[in-house]
Amino acid sequence: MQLSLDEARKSPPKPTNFCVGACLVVLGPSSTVLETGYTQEIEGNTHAEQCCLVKQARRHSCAEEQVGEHLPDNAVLYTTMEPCNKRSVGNMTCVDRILRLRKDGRQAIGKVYVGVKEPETFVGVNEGRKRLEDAGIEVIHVPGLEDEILQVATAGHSKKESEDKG
Ligand code: HJL
Ligand code: ZN
Repeated sequence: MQLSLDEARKSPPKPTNFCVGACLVVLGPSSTVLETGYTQEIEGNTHAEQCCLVKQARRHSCAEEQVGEHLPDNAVLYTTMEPCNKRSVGNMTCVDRILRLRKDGRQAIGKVYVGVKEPETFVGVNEGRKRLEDAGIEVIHVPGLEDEILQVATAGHSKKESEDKG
């Protein structure tokens, strides 16, 4: 999660989204970071989780939706903020991007570790966690970095908004 937060700090602050960081990790005796991503790392209106998956797809020369087939069995996603379940028109949500990744008939990403739930600033209550859990994906809150994560996430918001920690 610390590495995801370091990624989030690279995101250009904007008033209209959150600066988020994410990592794709293989859990094991010696865990490996497969990919990192942050909000707007890839040109356009891109999210941190999306950037992780698109970068991983580029590495495997496959489409983003095929990334699951290339992931090892114990691949998990760390993200400073709960994956989004509502986006501006024309953008697929990160929940849908995660849900469509399959490997051997199962969800390719089995666990999502989140630093904070999404503040209600833009979309009200985010049902992302519930949708992931309903599909059998474990969503685990990693405590301890909430204040820093929210500070980084809302760096581009007006003072009033950044004080609203949702
Ligand atoms: C997560 C991100 C990111 C958000 N959430 N988990 N990762 N930017 O990289 C969620 C927020 C949306 C706004 C605007 N942010 O980004 O709800 O324009 O950024 O689709 O609702 O939506 P767009
Ligand atoms: Zn998203």
